[in-house]
Amino acid sequence: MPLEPIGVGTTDATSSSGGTTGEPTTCTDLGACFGHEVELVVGLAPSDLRWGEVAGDGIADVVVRGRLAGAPTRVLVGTSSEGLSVGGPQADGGLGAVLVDVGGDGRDDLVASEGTALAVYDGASGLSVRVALWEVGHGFATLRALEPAGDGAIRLAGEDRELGALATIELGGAGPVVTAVPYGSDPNRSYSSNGLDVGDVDGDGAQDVVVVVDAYGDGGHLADVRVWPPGGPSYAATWFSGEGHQQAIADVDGDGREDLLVLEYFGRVHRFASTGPAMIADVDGWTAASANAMAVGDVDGDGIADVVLARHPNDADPRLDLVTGWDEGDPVPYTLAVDHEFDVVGVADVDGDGRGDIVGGSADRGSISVFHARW
Ligand SMILES: [Ca+2]
Ligand SMILES: [Ca+2]
Ligand SMILES: [Ca+2]
Ligand SMILES: [Ca+2]
Repeated sequence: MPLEPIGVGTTDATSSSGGTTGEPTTCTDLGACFGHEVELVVGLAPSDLRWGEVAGDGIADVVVRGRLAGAPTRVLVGTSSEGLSVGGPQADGGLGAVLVDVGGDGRDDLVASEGTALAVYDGASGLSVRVALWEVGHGFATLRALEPAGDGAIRLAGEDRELGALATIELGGAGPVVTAVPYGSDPNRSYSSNGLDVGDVDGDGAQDVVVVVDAYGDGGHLADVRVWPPGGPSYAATWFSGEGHQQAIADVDGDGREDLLVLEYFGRVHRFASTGPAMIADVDGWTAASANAMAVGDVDGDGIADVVLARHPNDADPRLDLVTGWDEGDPVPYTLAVDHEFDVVGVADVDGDGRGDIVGGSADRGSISVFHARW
């Protein structure tokens, strides 16, 4: 299916925030709907974008993890709307960080992996006060919050890349309890991963953890998409045997079960979905030549998650693609030309108007750009 080049050269940092009259119910014209770009220099090379509520205003705040040239990595939090201001701690941004309300005051706190310790920064202090530092013996490359179980405990899932293990972390009054499950036990292989997501892939109402597990050694590189239902043994499907990908979870076809999207760099978006009890398979996908970053979220406003891809077919032609309509059959792409390429992208309502905004991070420019939904 050919791309539809829409809105070439429409990035406009000076347009007003006023919406159009007669608002549509959906917006796929990216040039018209997302032409309002605000770029914020963050002083590091963004490698990951996450969201939470720190400022207490009900509007999503952005966590940017990334690296500084010649200096330690760090985490930055940009709070609120167009005037994104950079604050927060200088934690180890090369490791995992997650925003979750540890203190129960309605404001998210930052839990960050620092070396082999877990640190907690208090949201009510604007993340300026570190209230805990627990040695846990693991460095987590990714951290995700798990749904509360109703017992008041905060549970996280983490990826220990050095060990090649999935960890669950329970934060209680006596400190964290970490349970690590190695990805494999073949002594002739080493196991790794480069992402972890949580979602209900089988639609049973219970959150599952999904990791793409890489295994190196005899016979070359093997990889599988592996699902851990709560408390149960994992199950898996073989994935593309090449290396390098990004992953994300959302229900893009609207069937009530979360899908795992795996972006094979410069090749294809693979959609893995549950195909039966304890079964997952690569069910379909979309060819995404030159795509190097992916995010999911409802961008066009129809209530169903869409896929956003950052692509650069050539250096002079960077773009964002919105891939939508998976629920109606073949996905349909829409394109927005942008003035620079992005290494990471995300979707979150960072201005609180109820519409998902697109956020991109550029390592070269040391900046993040917010494409505010305006429709
Ligand atoms: Ca489930
Ligand atoms: Ca689905
Ligand atoms: Ca949508
Ligand atoms: Ca918004």
